[in-house]
Amino acid sequence: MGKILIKNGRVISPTGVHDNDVLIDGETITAVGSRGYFAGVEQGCDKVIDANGKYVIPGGVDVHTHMELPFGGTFASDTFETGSQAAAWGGVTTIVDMAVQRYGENVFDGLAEWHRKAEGQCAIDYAFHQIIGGVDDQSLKAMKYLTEHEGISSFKLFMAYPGVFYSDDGQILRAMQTAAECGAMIMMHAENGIAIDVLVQQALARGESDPRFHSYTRPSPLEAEATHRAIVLSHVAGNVPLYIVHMSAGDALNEVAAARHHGRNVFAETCPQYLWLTLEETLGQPGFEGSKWVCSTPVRSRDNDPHYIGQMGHGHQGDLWKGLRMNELAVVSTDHCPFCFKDQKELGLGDFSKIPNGIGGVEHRMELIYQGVVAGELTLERWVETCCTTPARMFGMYPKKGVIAPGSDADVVVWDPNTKTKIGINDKHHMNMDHSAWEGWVIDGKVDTVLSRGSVVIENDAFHGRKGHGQYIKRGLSQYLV
Ligand code: DUC
Ligand code: ZN
Ligand code: ZN
Repeated sequence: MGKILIKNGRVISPTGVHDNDVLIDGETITAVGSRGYFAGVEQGCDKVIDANGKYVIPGGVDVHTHMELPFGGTFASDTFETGSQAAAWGGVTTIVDMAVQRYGENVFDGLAEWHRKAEGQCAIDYAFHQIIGGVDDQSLKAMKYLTEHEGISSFKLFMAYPGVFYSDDGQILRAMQTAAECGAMIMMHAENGIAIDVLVQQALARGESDPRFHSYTRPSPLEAEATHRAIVLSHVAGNVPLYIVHMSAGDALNEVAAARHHGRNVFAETCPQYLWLTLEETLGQPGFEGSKWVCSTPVRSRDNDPHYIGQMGHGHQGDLWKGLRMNELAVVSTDHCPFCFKDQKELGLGDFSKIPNGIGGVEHRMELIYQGVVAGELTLERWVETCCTTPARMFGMYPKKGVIAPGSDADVVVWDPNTKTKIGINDKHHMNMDHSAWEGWVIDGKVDTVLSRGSVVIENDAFHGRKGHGQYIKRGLSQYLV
């Protein structure tokens, strides 16, 4: 900490790329000036970072993680300590994790447990959404309290996982009405879980037990139908802000695009796995290998999805990249939910429906979406907008987070576009899991230096952060509404 000058870099914001220098004092950015503007104060600085030839971007904001999520008889394998460190290695300086209320539990107990897990553990700042797994009078009251007093202004509901997290349409409507009253956002896991469960039982009865059947039994029309239904319910509830999480399918995206065309407060995120991975290359691998990529919504087929022919012939992935360009998808998150292959994914040997759902990715989102810039899918500005700025605005953390501007937290990443990153368990890999969904990928660019509130967390390929540096952020209401 102290006074830091970042000079000679190219600062990227959603509105442009500028040759600017950045001055930091303590935990805060104090000034941004054209190149050389701070030469007079350089001597008095405690640290000078020469970012010549590099990009200077706001710290990444990953608004969808699941540290230690209880799922399928086990727990996501990253703690807040290991997961927040891995995030920092990936240029992320803020995570928003999903606190859990399961059916039958009290919301406040669930939230208290999440604070216990996270407090004093994080290397970077963190906030919470609240999963509401049981909509009733008590949890509805809690939603209001959390929004008004606890800095939790977004609530995730599930149209899937009957008997675990599932809410029926009536419960969803009631939760949406409550959110509309207090200005909160509803985040929706949009898959028709009732129909999916029938398809799963039918597949298992036919002896179809391999991991790839996880995707076949969750066809994209069931994501699109649930997305449509959530949009209709949010309309009936008074245009309550609705944010569809982990969107994987072009037909679901069409529903969001249509609602947005009508000026509705409907938003969506996608994740790197849906933009880059296909069923054929992942879940479809022989034997049980494919379990590494079991997540919900599922990784989808490249070109032979029997239910879907992509617009322009590009399949789901082409649609999702286009959606990111068009702001039909406003955010890229990870849905980071890691499980080890050994003993965790293996719980589903012989029955794909028992494989814990989730992919670990908090470390690689900034890298993988930058790869979209290199591939010509997105601009540099849009990379920063979808991974840093809009997530902060969407969930009430702007301009503290998500932007390089005077007064903002000094969460800054220096990004080296001139080198490559090799991802893999014996290469770049800091998440607490025994495999990588991106094993062997060599991609352009590299996280060079990471500052969290003015403290160096990553530099010279080493972790310099500290457990407990990360602070809990009380969020405000969404700043992204139409
Ligand atoms: N999807 C996952 O893949 N894991 C955790 C929960 C979810 O919705
Ligand atoms: Zn989900
Ligand atoms: Zn999730």
